[in-house]
Amino acid sequence: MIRKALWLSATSVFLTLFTPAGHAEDRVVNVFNWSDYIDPTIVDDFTKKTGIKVVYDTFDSNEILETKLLAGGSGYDVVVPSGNFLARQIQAGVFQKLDKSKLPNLSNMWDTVSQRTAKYDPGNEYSINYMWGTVGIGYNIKKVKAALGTDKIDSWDVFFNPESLAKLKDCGVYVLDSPADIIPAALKYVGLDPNSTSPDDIAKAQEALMKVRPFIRKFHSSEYINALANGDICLAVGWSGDVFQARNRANDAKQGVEIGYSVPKEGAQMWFDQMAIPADAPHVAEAHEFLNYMMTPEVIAKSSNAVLYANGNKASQQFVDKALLGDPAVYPDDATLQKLYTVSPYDPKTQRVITRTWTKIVTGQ
Ligand code: N2P
Repeated sequence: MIRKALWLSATSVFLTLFTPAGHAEDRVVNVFNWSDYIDPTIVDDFTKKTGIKVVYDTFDSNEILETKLLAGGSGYDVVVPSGNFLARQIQAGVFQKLDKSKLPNLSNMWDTVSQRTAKYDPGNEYSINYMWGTVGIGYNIKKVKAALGTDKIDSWDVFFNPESLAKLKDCGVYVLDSPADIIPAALKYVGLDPNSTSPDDIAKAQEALMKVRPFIRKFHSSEYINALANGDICLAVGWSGDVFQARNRANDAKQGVEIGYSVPKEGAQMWFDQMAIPADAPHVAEAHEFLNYMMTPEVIAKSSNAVLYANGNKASQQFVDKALLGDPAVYPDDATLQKLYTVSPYDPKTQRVITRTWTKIVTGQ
């Protein structure tokens, strides 16, 4: 024992003496966020300003994030689950309460959004809104026109009506690999409550999805951006800003691909992605500095301008591009808001039904 202690202290002396100056002091924050969800210069600017190094990893599924969080010891300091997942993760003890004294920029946040996110995180004690958006239909305007004779999609019928989707099969259809986004859309389409936990209702959603399953090329939650932009597919059920990013990439590529986005008239899901600090985060002080930085109006506006999602920061709006702020598909007006619904977290029993159902849909069996 004593020998070991001596050895250890000798090692620390060695490390103290021979580590390059300042290295042992390096401050780090490990961030785990969605893919295609930040202007990368923001991360560099944060490091320049604070000296805190950012290790930035990405995911494209709440389930992937949740698995890591529930296992514990993820090493992440800041993570960004959607509200419905955050709510049950808070219950599971996965997060620590924010130290609001370290977050003066909270005063920039937008009541309209905070009130909605409080549904998932009462009092917003554990989380801060990063971005929010909708689940809708992204499409290649010319290819849809050629296949269906219309260049304006305004209804889920284009996707859920098998006769319609069959016509789009060859030009390519992608769907989010995200049961909590797609099953509520199917429930809504068949006239049921998108929040229903009834196994019979979920079976009806499954039935609706199985009817169009033969015409879906792929379930994936991030590849559709480039697939739409390149003209490899003609329709994707996806997230608003991702489709707008596809539109911009297509415009930049100048190959004649034009992309549209529809918030269907039957209704679409509105979701909120929330920044939070895991209970076992190794760098809690740095995490708070990062969160506070992200609430700087110019910073979060820069992110919205790059990823084309609305954010929950009121003070940022003067720095958000006018076209984005004025686009009702991004910052919904009252008429659009009327069409949007939110979803609640699944309880464990319903989650099992959802997971089983989703496997059947994706595998087509
Ligand atoms: C980022 C998509 C995040 C939206 N590419 C899903 N919550």
